[in-house]
Amino acid sequence: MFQPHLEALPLPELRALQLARLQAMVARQWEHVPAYRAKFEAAGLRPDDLKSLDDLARFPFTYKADLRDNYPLGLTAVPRSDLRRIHASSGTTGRATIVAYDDNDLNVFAEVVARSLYAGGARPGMTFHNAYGYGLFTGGLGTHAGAERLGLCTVPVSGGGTERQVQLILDLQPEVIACTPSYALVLADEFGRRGVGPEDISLQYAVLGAEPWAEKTRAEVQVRLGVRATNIYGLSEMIGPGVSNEDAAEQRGSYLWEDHFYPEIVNPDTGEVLPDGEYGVLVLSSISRTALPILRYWTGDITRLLPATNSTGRTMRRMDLIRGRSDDLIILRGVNVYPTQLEAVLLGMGQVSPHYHITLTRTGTRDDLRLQLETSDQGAALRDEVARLIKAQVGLTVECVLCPPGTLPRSEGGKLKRVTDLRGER
Ligand code: DLL
Repeated sequence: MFQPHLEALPLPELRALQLARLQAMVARQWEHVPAYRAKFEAAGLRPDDLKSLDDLARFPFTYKADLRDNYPLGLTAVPRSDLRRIHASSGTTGRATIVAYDDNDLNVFAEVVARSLYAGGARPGMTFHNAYGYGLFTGGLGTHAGAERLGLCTVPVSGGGTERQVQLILDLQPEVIACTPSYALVLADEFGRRGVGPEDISLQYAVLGAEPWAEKTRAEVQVRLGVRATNIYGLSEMIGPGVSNEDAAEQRGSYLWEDHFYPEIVNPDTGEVLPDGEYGVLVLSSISRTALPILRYWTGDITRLLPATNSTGRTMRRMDLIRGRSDDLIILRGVNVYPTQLEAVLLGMGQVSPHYHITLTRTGTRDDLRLQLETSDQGAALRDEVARLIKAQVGLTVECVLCPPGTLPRSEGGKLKRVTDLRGER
């Protein structure tokens, strides 16, 4: 539900609430989490050094490595018997990181997801097809609880089984779907194969996230499924999905639920806090969590904060679409490029499908990027045109390989791995 007393809180009140919650959180960490106390002591800081929001910049970041070093539950701030749920992050390398929730945290989780779905167009009484994976991944169960909080009739279909998903959508006629953007396109393909056009698909709103995507993908999903698509962002370390969501009518940046997650944008090299509007790494603090309070979490996600001026009356800041992760930034022969930039070129060409895969190789000292993409036109002219446009728009020389439709890896509902890096250690 849109809650003006929270989402449209006058800014001075919002800032005061954030400071009070941050101070209480740092005090809890000092008291109950030895690893945080050690970090603060090493920086010569005590909880009462946090007197203003500006003081936060003096406090240390938390990295994924901190969660790994304290695996599985070393950063929790409440007794084990208070925990009610465990999830794990879906990292592709190393040991999974475990995150934990108590009753308060599950309540916050349901609330921020309910707010997100509402912003994305869902209204009580609608039917909701939830195709995020259920299990240790936060996507399925987290979205589920928020949908029930909002009053949606929730179909917990989870990921995979595309034919069955399409059949269920045709049978149950949901108005709202949540899944990854790449999976929305897989579903669109299956509708297309069955000859079902957008006007015959009941869906009106798609709440898409868990992986980076570009505006062109939004346009494609909207046309092919006949929906308004919004961006939902989140990460296990903060809570899961529902840290922010776009407004369906506005579609310009995801509202960060700032009463629960305090955002900063920092310079990826120096850690210095940057002004709103500048791109950098998103750093978040989970200021109302009790079981797992995380201070200044280095998300690795590159975005910028947009000013509060907007068309919805909310006072909270928005974040732009994620440009990429600071760690999947491809640096090839000195050129920095995110996979989404290549995706934007492909989708801009119209005749190329959005299924692509990037492989990075090294021969001697030379790095190369091979871009495989699906198209029914297997002609050299198209291949050369893709390479030319990428050179012109992104500044990279790439080897383009055209593949027949349906041959590249598809999302099974989870995150799609777009890049294979075969260059080995640097
Ligand atoms: O992906 C939580 C989630 C579930 C978000 C469902 C949205 C929908 P993790 O598995 O911990 O949590 O992965 C978090 O995924 O740091 C980003 O790099 C990426 N990510 C999540 N949402 C978006 C998005 C979930 N909307 C990591 N755009 C984050 C771009 C996203 N990247």
